[in-house]
Amino acid sequence: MNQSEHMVLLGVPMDCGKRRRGCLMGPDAYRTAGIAEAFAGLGHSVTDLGNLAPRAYPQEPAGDKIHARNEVISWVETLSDAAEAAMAQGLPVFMGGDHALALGTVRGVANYAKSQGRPLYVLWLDAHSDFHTLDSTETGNLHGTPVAYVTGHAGFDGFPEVTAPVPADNICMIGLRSVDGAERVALEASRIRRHDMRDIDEHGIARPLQAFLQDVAANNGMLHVSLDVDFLDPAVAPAVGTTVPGGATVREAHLVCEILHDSGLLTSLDLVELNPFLDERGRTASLMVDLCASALGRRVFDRPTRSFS
Ligand code: 4U7
Ligand code: MN
Ligand code: MN
Ligand code: MN
Repeated sequence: MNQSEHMVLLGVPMDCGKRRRGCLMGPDAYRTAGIAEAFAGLGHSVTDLGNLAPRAYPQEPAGDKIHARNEVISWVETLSDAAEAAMAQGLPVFMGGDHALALGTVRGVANYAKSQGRPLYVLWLDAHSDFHTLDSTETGNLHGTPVAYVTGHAGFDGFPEVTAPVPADNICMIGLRSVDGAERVALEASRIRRHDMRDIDEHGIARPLQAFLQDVAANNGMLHVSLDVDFLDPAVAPAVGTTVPGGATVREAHLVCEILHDSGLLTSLDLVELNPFLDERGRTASLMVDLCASALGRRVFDRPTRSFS
């Protein structure tokens, strides 16, 4: 319990996964809110690798229905390599940036898990399922596609091949309340575990999470968590472009993070979709940092160790 980690912070000022701008300010907002100090205060060592940047990329084709396709492809290459390398150093925290960054981070983390002979599990905390392909997306915004990409769905021509696709069985989505028609059909045909807000209202948030973590532990899995700001209710987390009412409360989100810490299973973390341009006196950035602290061991009182295997 409370093992100390080496935290590796990577800034990902990616802003091209959708049209509304501002997520490029995310990494500096997390730094300003004290993310490194929060981890250090919990006894972890911290290295901030600074901000990543995409390599040069070809001009975007005129009239493409997909927004910033080439820029995203370039980011995916950069992020995938950076994620794989960071996994060997410690516990990477990808400070976004919009959710298109997960096309790269999850691809890289999955490659790393494969190299270790361990399965990768992904916990998707989000109002949205982000399960569109390039064919099904109606908005052309790639931040709505990472789950389809990393599970190896067809229709990502021009993107790096997904060399270690994440099995649908290893993915759990919690917080859903905005799922497009094509996503719903595809999700219902898949074995992805999905818990919408009604599920959470009826049964609480701890139970589905604990069931998932049991599985991760039983299979000696690595666990990547992708935390979209819009998982939270916009009343407490206004700094996001895609607000959807009826999201997780502050306590529900902390409980998720506290249980994650107790499990000792977390191996990498995305913080995505924070748009500081839309924030109110930094409250969303600060809440996200507080949630990170809970996930890395902040608590009021110690509890008896809980086993997840
Ligand atoms: B996020 C959407 F249409 N489904 O495809 C789309 F509702 O990373 C939203 O979860 C995607 O914030 C939201 O553009 C992506 C839309
Ligand atoms: Mn998302
Ligand atoms: Mn979302
Ligand atoms: Mn969004």
